[in-house]
Amino acid sequence: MIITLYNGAVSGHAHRVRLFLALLGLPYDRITLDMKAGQHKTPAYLELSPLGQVPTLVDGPTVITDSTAALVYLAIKYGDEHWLPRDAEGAARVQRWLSTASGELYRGPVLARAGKLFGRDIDMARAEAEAERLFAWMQAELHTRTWLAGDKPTIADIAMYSYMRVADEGGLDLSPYPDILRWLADVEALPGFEPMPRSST
Ligand SMILES: N[C@@H](CCC(=O)N[C@@H](CS)C(=O)NCC(=O)O)C(=O)O
Repeated sequence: MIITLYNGAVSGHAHRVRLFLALLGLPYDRITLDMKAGQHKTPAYLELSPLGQVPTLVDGPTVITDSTAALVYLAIKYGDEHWLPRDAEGAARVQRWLSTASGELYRGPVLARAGKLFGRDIDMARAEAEAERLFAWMQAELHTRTWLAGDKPTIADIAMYSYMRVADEGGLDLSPYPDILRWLADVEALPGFEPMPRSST
């Protein structure tokens, strides 16, 4: 069964899923929607994704319309257990970061980038403060261990990577956080790694 991924060219949410598909070595069809032209709001696409968002993952009869949900699905269906531990504490550690990817990461670096790159009406001071709080916490966590949720890479690292890599596109500086920079390089060294596109590429 061939997997299809609907994605957007500079969407970090979509990149998360492409990155994981690449790390798993799974073949798939990639459909890139022209979001500036509103292709994510057409009636046909809204039937797949009621909120009109990317990414959407389609695997046979299964349709998944959220990036972190897609990571969970792919990890359980196709991945080794280290990507999503099944023990209670290990699974909770991963979920902590999936929530962060949809929460603090979104309210900080994602919105700061949307304000700078796409001219969205964002409260930049608030996004910057949220990002700094997140970066300080990540730095402290990554100072004590290699990966976000333990001693092996998990989908927590995949969910957090894409927008952290392009934090500078939101005017945010990661240079005061050496362990975050080390961790970004560790993700990039994983076999099969696929880079997050920059806005100019
Ligand atoms: N919770 C969703 C959020 C996805 C999301 O916000 N995607 C953006 C592109 S980066 C989008 O499609 N925005 C259009 C919209 O919300 O109308 C996920 O994690 O996949």
